[in-house]
Amino acid sequence: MHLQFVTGNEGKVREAREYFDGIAEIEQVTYDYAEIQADSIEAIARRGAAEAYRERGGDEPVFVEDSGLSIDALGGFPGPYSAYVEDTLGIERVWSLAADEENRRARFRSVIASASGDPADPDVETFTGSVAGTIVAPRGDGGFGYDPIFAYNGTTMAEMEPAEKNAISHRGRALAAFAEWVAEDER
Ligand code: ITT
Repeated sequence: MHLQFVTGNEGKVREAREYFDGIAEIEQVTYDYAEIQADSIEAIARRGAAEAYRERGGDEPVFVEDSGLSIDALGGFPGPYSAYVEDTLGIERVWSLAADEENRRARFRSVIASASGDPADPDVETFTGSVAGTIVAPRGDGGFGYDPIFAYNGTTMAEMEPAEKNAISHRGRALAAFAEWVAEDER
């Protein structure tokens, strides 16, 4: 089986390949779909998948993944703006914002949106996953993005092996739901 993953983020692709190892081949497609400004990553992913599918001609299904980190004490910041905040402030500055707070709880969310069918009016399915953890001072050099400042049971995601991260992460959970749907569809 062959799946097209529309993303510019190599870290996401590595994790999807690790997850689908032996199940499906993941091809990275770097079409830069417009990310609408919205409060929900689900809305961003749905629109992105439909647009990317149309632009690619609608021959083969495509999927996108939108994710973000929400820090409880900061009203859910950076949430849908996680990529922008990573690029502008950087994760050290995000850590220092959280360091001032007593409550350091945070959550990663992931939404996968898969588009297929009629390109003029695509069928879009979404699959979600989330993981709760704590914001800590940066540790570890694996993973990507906010992984060094996000700890799960005392270990940062940057200190985990890829398979270990996939077993508990927001993206791993969304990929699991997506893989189950793909397998059902194949039958
Ligand atoms: P695409 O939109 O091209 O897929 P992107 O990196 O812009 O790639 P998003 O818009 O979904 O992706 O933004 C996600 C942000 O959340 C970005 O800053 C990531 O580094 C961060 N992020 C997502 N999943 C993460 C994970 O598993 N570990 C650490 N940071 C993560």
